[in-house]
Amino acid sequence: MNKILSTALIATLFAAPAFAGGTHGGGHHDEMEVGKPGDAAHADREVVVIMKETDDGEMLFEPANLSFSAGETVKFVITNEGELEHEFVLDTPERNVHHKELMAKMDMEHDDPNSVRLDPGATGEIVWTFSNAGTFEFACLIPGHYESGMHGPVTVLQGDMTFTAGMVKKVDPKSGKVTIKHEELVDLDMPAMTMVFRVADDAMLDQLKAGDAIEFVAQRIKGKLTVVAVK
Ligand SMILES: [Cu+2]
Repeated sequence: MNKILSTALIATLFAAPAFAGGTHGGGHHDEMEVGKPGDAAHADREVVVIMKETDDGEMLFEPANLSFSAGETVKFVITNEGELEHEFVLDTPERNVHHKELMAKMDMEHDDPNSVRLDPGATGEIVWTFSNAGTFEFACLIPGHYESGMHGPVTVLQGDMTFTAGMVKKVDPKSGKVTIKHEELVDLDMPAMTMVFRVADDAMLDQLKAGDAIEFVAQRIKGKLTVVAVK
């Protein structure tokens, strides 16, 4: 499974498609690396996303990171609770960077199935099927917003992942590690015990605190036990 995921990650890094071949320019390439528009009637789950600004000038998404299984269809219900216009775009980090640079040069408004732009107070929806495993990104590409904090990782795992129950014992943001007392980790062939894990993204640590009862997925990434998903 690790091998499959790594291959998918490498594919993500090297297969960044030419921008012109994407969903802009009037083409009908609905299938993107990050997936394709999904059918609301067959959504596997609904995820609520909030966009807002903070008093100290940050702009952010809640939650700060997302994880799904490959093949999952997700209905995103996105609300702009801020005082500025914001957008929610799903794509590869590489394409988001490129797109962001274009938006800095000209005023573009997206009307692609992988994005929604919302006025303050507005709520919108995207139904999306994550076809491929890999690391993707959700972001607001309005000039300055990405830099102010409006982006987060979307981790898409191979479909056979199993969530395991655990209790957070300690969170160490400095070393990027979390200690979890957990039930048997079936995928890793490991009995119930208390162990220290890395996290796939440091932002995951912000959502964990000692005493939390969680369900999580851990994988061996580059030989290190890493938490790749939490719910
Ligand atoms: Cu924004």
